[in-house]
Amino acid sequence: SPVSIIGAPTDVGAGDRGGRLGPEALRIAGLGEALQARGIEVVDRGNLEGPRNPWQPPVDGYRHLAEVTEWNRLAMDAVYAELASGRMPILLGGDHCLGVGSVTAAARHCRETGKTLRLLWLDAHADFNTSDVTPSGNLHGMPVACLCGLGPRELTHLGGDAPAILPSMVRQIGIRSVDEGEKRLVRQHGLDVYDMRYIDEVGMKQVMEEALAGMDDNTHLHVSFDVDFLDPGIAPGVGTTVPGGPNYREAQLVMEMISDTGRMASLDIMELNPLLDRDNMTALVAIDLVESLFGKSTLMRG
Ligand code: DIR
Ligand code: MN
Ligand code: MN
Ligand code: MN
Repeated sequence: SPVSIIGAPTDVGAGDRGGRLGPEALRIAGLGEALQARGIEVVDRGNLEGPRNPWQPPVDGYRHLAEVTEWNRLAMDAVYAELASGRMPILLGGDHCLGVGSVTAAARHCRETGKTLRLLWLDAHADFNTSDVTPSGNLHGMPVACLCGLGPRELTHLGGDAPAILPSMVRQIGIRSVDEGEKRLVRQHGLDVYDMRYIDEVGMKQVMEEALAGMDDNTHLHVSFDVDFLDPGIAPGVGTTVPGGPNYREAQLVMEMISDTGRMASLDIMELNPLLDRDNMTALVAIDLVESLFGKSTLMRG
């Protein structure tokens, strides 16, 4: 289906500033052109305009909750509008707090169209913190918890009812940094986590076969791609690098196997921080991967 690019230039949910420049860096790296070259109809909706980053310490366990809520409301409305008109939204962060709005929109679209949601969370982190256990207060470490109904009411109920999704819809890939209190929550809520140890043991092919199993023609696959999923050696341009992530080939295989399902219906590209990058290399790697996500392969045409 036709694609709509939406920029969400904010870092209100992150622990460092610069993520607000992510959408421009991805555009400069050639995201729109790469999709067009694949024969995909692309419209760039430009950037959402939300509150500035006040750069304040956390209050009651959350930093910038009001600003994060407003940005997520904007993101939710924009993503929902594209889905409702039959288009595939690509939301460019910005930090990963925006996953709340994006996935809430996908969940609403699924409810209204009778689709089944599957959420693939590509990340070094589980993003399952709450105000009680967060080491930072940064809301980019909490979106999956918020979506599952744990967190501030403003975010858990962003779409009206809570929870927006069930833990059983989630598959997390590439995880290698989970905070102490967060570990208990992840286990308690039964998230399906494919961590780096498991990827090392069975290989990325089997991991993706398991993570994508059980989908059918009625599945809406939402891919939320936190760029820190990737090994910092190939993707240094993120605020919270964690060593030991998927390498270039493993990441390509992830994207190719997602593409093969033909079920991806919405996508986030999150956490790119051009101020921490070198020569936009992380953005360029992200575009390479997006090309695979949209079907580019070595031998097959099209
Ligand atoms: C950490 C970092 N777990 C936190 N989270 C990040 O502050 O909650 N998520 N960077 O992507
Ligand atoms: Mn649809
Ligand atoms: Mn994340
Ligand atoms: Mn992350």
